[in-house]
Amino acid sequence: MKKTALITGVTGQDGSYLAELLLDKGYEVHGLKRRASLFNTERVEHLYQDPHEKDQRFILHYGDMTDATNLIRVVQEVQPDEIYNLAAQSHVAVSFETPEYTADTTALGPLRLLEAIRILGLVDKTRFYQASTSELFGNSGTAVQSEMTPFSPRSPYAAAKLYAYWITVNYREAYGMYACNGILFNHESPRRGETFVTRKVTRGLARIAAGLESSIWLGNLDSRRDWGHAADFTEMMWLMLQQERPDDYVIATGTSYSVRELVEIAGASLDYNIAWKGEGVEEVGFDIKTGAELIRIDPRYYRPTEVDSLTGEVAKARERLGWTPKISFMEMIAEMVAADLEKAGAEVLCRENGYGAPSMCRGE
Ligand code: NDP
Ligand code: GDR
Repeated sequence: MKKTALITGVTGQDGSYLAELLLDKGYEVHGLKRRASLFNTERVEHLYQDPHEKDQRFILHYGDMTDATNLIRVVQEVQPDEIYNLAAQSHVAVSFETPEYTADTTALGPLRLLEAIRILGLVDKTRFYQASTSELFGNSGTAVQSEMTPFSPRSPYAAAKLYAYWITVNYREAYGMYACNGILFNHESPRRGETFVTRKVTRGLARIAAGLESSIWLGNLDSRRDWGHAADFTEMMWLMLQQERPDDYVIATGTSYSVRELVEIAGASLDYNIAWKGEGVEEVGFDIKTGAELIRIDPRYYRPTEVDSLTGEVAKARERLGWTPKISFMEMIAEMVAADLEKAGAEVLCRENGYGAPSMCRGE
């Protein structure tokens, strides 16, 4: 029998990869999209089906994680076998600017979905995946973090995700719901939002190489992250909901890099040989060959409280889910740089031919 899934956050990076995966597996996929004044479905445009076609398998519903009545109605209409709750105000730095909205969407949003399952009597039918995060660990004081590492959130985002984590565990224990937390470490792709650091670096360097910009402004170069590929990680979300019993799993690659190393690696794939001079806010990343100053520091990008270093310990997922990431960090960064170089090239072509307006030519 065909399974039905509901993905909140389907228009985001992970939502788009997960929708592709589930459609490939024969699912009927429903997604929640927000009303926006401009099109916001670019990442799933290739999956769009004309609503007049018969046998729709990819269906979008208007909704918002802050609107409980809407969520109940959508869950009632869809009657999903699986809900993947990926929607969130997902930017850590932005959560310091919008803490209450972040709590509403990122903490109370999952509660509203869990309640929808309960109110509608779907506890025995609907399996629930919560997009938890390595940000829960904060500065844990341990070299690696596993399911056993205590949580210590360091941002409004992480504090909201902490509530979401525990309310998911609570609904599993209190009502016997099949509900899982995927504690995912950072994962990236060419579809990553432009203001997360990997994409900011690959896009910025590609635009410098294309002659569109001269430098990038960054914050803390010393923080370390365990960066995997979104396509690999979304497969784990699905696997978590296919087990005999619900559980919580860390998903990571097990290797971390600093932001500084990320810049050097992305630079190398564009033939830049980036070295560093100066200290603190005066530090500059320059190309050894040309002397061009490509990276500068803007303290606006420092966070009031930083998570210094995250590296995942994935023994449990490896053993129980057969976890093996397929795409390495180097391959992923090369893929992201190539995609951003292509977009920058398209923009150059547009500008050269008199179509200079960024909205027409950004190629995004
Ligand atoms: P994105 O920021 O790319 O996508 C977030 C999605 O949530 C978008 O579809 C966005 O809609 C939607 N959204 C935001 N606010 C609301 C709201 N109020 N109501 C409905 N939808 C909303 O995130 P990712 O794809 O990278 O991440 C997916 C999930 O996984 C998030 O919950 C994130 O916190 C979590 N996570 C991500 C990790 C990562 O490294 N990528 C690691 C660990 C956890 P719109 O397109 O309209 O903005
Ligand atoms: P993160 O990702 O906060 O780990 O959250 P992000 O890419 O924003 O930051 C990673 C690290 O890079 C440092 N940094 C900068 N970050 C940004 N965005 N912009 C900069 O200019 C910059 N310079 C340095 C940051 O300080 C940080 O240490 C992501 C999100 O996807 C979350 O939703 C998810 O839960 C976690 O990953 C796991």
